[in-house]
Amino acid sequence: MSLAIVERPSFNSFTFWPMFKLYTYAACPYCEKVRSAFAEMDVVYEEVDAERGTPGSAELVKLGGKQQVPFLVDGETHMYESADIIAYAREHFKKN
Ligand SMILES: N[C@@H](CCC(=O)N[C@@H](CS)C(=O)NCC(=O)O)C(=O)O
Repeated sequence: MSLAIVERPSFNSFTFWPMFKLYTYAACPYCEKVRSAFAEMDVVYEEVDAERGTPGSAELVKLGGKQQVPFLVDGETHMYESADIIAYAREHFKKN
């Protein structure tokens, strides 16, 4: 796992666990767009499989209200829409 120097650490310093959670389907072009952007920015994140019928799917609908991916959770911030998720990450993970 690669680490980047960022404005805000991508790990919770108490648990050393990535703070971004990204709900996805394996074969989802919008999810792939977010994965690529996150890789380019060296964002460390936890990916949750939210394919229909999975526990991740139930979690996704509970948190966001609808079965749509990609879906980002960053603490209290919950977000659908790949473009918004990428813009949010760019804002919070600028490299020095
Ligand atoms: N405009 C959205 C489109 C997302 C989207 O259409 N995701 C599809 C999967 S690729 C989805 O979740 N569809 C609802 C479903 O599978 O029930 C974005 O850019 O994130």
